Parts: sequence; C-alpha cells; structure tokens
Amino acid sequence: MEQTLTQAAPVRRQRILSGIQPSGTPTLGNYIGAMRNWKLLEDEYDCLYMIADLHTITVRQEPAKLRQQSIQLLALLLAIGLDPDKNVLFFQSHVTQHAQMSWLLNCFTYMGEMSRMTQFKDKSAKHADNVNCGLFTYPVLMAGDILLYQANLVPVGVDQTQHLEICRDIAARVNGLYGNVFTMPEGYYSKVGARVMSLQEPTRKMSKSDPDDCFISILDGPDAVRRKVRRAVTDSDGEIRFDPENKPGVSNLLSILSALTGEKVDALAESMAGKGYGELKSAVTDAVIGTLEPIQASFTQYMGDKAYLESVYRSGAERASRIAERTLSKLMKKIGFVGR
Ligand code: AQP
Repeated sequence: MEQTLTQAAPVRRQRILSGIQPSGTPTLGNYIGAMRNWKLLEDEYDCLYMIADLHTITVRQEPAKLRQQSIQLLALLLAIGLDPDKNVLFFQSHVTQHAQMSWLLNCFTYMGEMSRMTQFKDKSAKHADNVNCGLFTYPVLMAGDILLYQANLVPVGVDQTQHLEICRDIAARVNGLYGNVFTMPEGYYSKVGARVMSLQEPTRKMSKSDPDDCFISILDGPDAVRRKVRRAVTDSDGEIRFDPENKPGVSNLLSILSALTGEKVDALAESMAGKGYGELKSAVTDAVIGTLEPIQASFTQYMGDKAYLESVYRSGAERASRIAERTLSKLMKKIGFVGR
C-alpha cells in the first residue's frame, strides 16, 4: 500500500519586541517590571531586545555617560542571563531603519493623537526647558520599533498601554491604505512582575532618572541598598498591611518583597502582622541584596570583556537589520518610492 507522507509546515514562533532606555542605570523597578521577565520568554518566543538609545535623547544626555550607560546596559542584559544566541540584543541606533521608519510613520500620525499622550504631558512638565519635537513624537518612533519587526507581542507595563494603542492605530491606518504591511501587535501582560514605586514618593513609579535616594539601582552595593531601604518613606500607623491607596510606602515594600521571594503579598503581610517596619525593611534589604549580588558579579565579568560585548552588539545589529529592512522596503514600495 502506498503511503503518503505529509510534512507539517514549520510554525514560526511568535515574535516579541521590547526595549529599555540607557537613560541611567536600571532600577529594581526596571528589573522586576521588565528585564527579569525577558529571560522567561526566550525559550517560547523569538525575542528581540533593544537598548533604546534613540529614545533616550528626547532628554538631554551627557555623551560620555550615554555611551557608558549603553554598554553597561548590554552587560546587564547578559548578566541577568539573556542568551545572545536565543535573543537578538542590539542598540537601536545601530539599526538605521528605526529612524527611517519613524519619519514615514510621522506622516501617518496626527498631531491630535500625539497631544493626548499622558507621558508627553508628564515628561514635558518634568523637562520644561527642553520640550523638543522628539519628546512629542516619541510614540511614533516606538510604533516603528514594534512594527519594523512584525512583532506579535509587546510586553507592556500599564504606563505603556497608551503607546501600544497608538501603535495599533497607526498600523491599522497604514494597512487600510496599502494592504497588509504590518502585523497587528498585541500587549503581553506578564504573570509575574509588579509596578515598583519610588522609595521617597511611593505614589510615583520608581524611575532611573529620579534623584538617587528614590530608587535602588541594579548596581547598588549592600550598603547603598541598606541605607536607601532604611530611609524609604512609610507612614505613622505602624501596621504592616497591603493597602496601596492608604499605605503606599509599606505596600510598595511588601510588593518588592513579594516579587523577589515569590510569596504572595497577603501571605507576607499576614506573616509580618504585629512586627515593626524595621523588620519589614530588613527582610526587603536581604531579599534585594540576595537578588542583586550574583547579577553584579556577572556584570563585572562581562564589563571586563569588551571584545565579547562588541561581538554581541554587532551580531545583534546585523540580525535585527535584516528583519527591519524587509519591512521598511515593503512599506516604501507601497508608498510609491522608486526602489534603489
Ligand atoms: N518602577 C517600575 N516598575 C515596574 N516596571 C518598570 N519599568 C520602568 N520603571 C518601572 C519598565 O521597565 C521597562 C523599561 O523602561 P524604560 O527604561 O524604557 O523607560 P521608563 O519606563 O521610562 O523607565 P524609567 O526607569 O522610568 O526611565 P526614565 O527615568 O529615563 O524615564 C518598561 O517596560 C517599563 O514599563
């Protein structure tokens, strides 16, 4: 009897694009909310992780510092365990298609849409002396970042939902005009990961460009961690309870502890009931130091091998450019530019 062999078509894994700005040393917030989750995705998805240096210059940067922070960030991505063969790790500015795509998409985006972006309102208030056009059109650059790679999924925090929405609107507009150019991206909401708040103003998120005592940097040594956690703002009622609205400081410490130990916030609060804030702070300090120490040791090793770091970012840029160029050429052809 004749046998028919049917071969299943290879299934392309879903593609993920995410990025982080080299606007300082990453904080515990960046680590808990983004970086450590990236590691969990590398076996299931095709992941591209970008050091978003083009985004960083919407705020004025010192050149030498920007360069150093960018290299350090790459070393940190490796130090948290991201495999540069499984993931594409690259500097955004090395893939010139980002800037090109951003211009094209600017012409398919309306001023009114950009004016509604809350991050623009926040950042322009924070940097009132430098409200540049880049700050205004930042979401268009970000839309291009995602669409260039035909990403299916984009890990987003709550603060980025509005930007993903605008990206989808732009993609739908371009697809509506020219047919299927872009994959429509969806948000990827991680099962683990919390929003880490500022240690000094716990109603605002922890940010790497805030004053030093507001955040814990991934590179902070034990003494700095101890000091910053000890000085973290709490409240005066003395009760350890998870209640972000009325007790933002204590709740923030509980969520950090929960994110680092894997124990539920409520269980932690219960086990610490009746204890003082000093004990909560010392548990947080131990958990943070325990998490950061191995990352810092590995970071130091990577920073000592500049040739290896260079090989990683060069190969990342090549791999990313290949994908990005396909999408860019496709769009340029559809718009009506003469091909080279
Ligand atoms: N506090 C946070 N808690 C949880 N997740 C956070 N992220 C940032 N802060 C927290 C997540 O980290 C990823 C990379 O962020 P980014 O560096 O690209 O930009 P950002 O969100 O603007 O981070 P910062 O630290 O606040 O930078 P600056 O001070 O330069 O503006 C994102 O996925 C973000 O959600």
